[in-house]
Amino acid sequence: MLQRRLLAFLALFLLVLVACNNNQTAATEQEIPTLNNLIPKPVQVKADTGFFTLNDSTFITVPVGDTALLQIARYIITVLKPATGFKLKIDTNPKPSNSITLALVNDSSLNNEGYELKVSNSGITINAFQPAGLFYGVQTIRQLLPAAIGKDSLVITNWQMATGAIRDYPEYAMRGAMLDVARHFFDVDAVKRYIDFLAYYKMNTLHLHLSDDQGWRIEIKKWPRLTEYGSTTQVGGGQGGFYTQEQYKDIVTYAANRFITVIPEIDMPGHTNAALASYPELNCNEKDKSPKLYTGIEVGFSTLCTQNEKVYQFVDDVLKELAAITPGPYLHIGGDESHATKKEDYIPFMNRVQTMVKKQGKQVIGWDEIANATLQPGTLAQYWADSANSKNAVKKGAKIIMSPAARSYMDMQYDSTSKLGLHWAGYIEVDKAYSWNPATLVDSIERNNIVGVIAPLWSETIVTMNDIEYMVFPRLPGYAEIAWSPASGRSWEEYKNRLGNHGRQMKAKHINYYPSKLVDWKQ
Ligand code: TNX
Repeated sequence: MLQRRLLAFLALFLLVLVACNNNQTAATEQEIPTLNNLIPKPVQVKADTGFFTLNDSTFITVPVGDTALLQIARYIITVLKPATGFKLKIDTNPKPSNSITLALVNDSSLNNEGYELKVSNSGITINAFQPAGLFYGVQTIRQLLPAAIGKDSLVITNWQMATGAIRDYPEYAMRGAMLDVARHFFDVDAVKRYIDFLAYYKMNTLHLHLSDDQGWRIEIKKWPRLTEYGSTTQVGGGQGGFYTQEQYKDIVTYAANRFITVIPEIDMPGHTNAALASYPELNCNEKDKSPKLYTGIEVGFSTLCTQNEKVYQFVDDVLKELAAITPGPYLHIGGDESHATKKEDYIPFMNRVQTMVKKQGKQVIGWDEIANATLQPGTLAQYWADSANSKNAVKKGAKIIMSPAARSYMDMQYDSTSKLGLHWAGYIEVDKAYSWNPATLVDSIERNNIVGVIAPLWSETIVTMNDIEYMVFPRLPGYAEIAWSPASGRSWEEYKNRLGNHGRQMKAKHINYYPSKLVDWKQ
């Protein structure tokens, strides 16, 4: 009996030894980021000379009974745990020292997303007018800790932060990225990783391109063949895939917990081959014939039959189901590159579909071609290629989302040696991606016409998460800064140093970024 126990004890001891060896890096000295190295660059920074050290006894304090703040406190614990191993505790009593204090303050000049962060030798406070601001203050803390905080396994080090004060709020209300899950399908975990990237750079919008010629990616219960058949392939002929409504809701909730709104896009009347292949009655063809599923990368050849009442029933059903699982205010109806739709058919179609979106209590977003239609009050036009369309949209009272292909398409190649991506809108090196101002890019589209910036990643050539990372990084941090930080304080010459230092953060998170030669990367 005793022998057995001794053996069990020995086995356990050995196991612990092995585990320690595997997981723990030896104690290392880590570079402590300064307050002047943040991306996006804060509005106001006062750096100080001291240090705060985070440790296992640091408390997070929140006011009694505030569930939103409690959730942010829990989020802090989740993001700091893997690298530090700390099991930080939450308390509702203020602490004299060694705490991260979250509080809402009655300072509306911070706007709904701004925050004030103070780091002193004895602790951290984040104040905000709304919870979103506290969340962004937390992102700032993550960047102020040594880069190793981004690792997913234990690192033994001094978790020090430089002291100082930051007052910060965004320039634009909408800041985000698009992911095309139609040309190639990406599973829920990939989308969540993408969401985490956005959150880290204080972005608040995920635009999901859910349908295109090559695949239909969202379950619609009334029209089951859209996914049973229409989702079963992708560019190049792979197996494709789709999100069940439960999975989509899971994505939406994951995003919402990170203060990110999901904008679902169903592209129509063009870019609809997958739907047309699934349901013959959506086609104009006399005998209601469906085309085959499509796995190429041409655009502009498909159209819903705009003369056919069945099509409107279909669109209404789709928008209704989508609205029911989308808490955000927008439904995106595409409208781009409908070259196979006659203009006299396109306009009444887009007009009617807009009223269907309104009926669901949602605001319409369309690509810039939507300016050809009558625009409902509150409609947003997404500028991607045609400045005449976008100006027209402004004249019709719409606000603009800036997604200029030549600057913000993350599927554009960096240069002629890039293996992934396209280059129809030109090459977009990291400096070109960064060096533009949404408010001056297109004459007569001014600051007050613009709601924000969304950088799209189309996925004709993008197959894996590694591919996504290579195209998105390091351009995404720049788009986040363009949307968050005042243009007056931005320059490539200054930014490229911060981006170089940021190499450490990307490396710690195992991000497969493009190591542009224009930047001096710190490892
Ligand atoms: C244009 S941008 C498209 C997409 C393609 C993309 C490739 C837009 C509204 N339409 O269908 O995927 O170019 O860069």
